[in-house]
Amino acid sequence: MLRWVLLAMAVAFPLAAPWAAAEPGIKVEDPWVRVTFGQSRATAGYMALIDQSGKGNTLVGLEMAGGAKAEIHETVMDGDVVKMRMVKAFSIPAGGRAELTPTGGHIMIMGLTGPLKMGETLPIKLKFADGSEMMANFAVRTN
Ligand SMILES: [Cu+2]
Repeated sequence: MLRWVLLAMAVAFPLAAPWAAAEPGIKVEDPWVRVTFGQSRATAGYMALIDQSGKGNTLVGLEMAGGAKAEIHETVMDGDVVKMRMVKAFSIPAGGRAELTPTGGHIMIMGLTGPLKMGETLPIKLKFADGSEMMANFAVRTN
């Protein structure tokens, strides 16, 4: 009996996954990433997240195509040295907004397969703590 249940789950979940994710109730404002320089295959991205659900939400993951990696980073002072630290959960307050800006946190993008040029668009999937997810298209520009 248990075997049949497990088999049924194995069949159902891969089919359900692509469309089953709920909407996060979040609006993404002005998503952009900085152009890459020279041979660099890493850059930083920025955006504001606005809660429209009235419940708030928490960004817990970023996913990119082609094996590139994206993390949420904050900058912290360690004595006189500025360091970057990964943030595992980035909260958007109920009815409020949370921002990643050049003077605050950023999305760290690593392992790009090629340069990012002015005018291109970089899609990144945003994953939230409640299981919802959405795509955001980041405009590639200089500032
Ligand atoms: Cu970083």
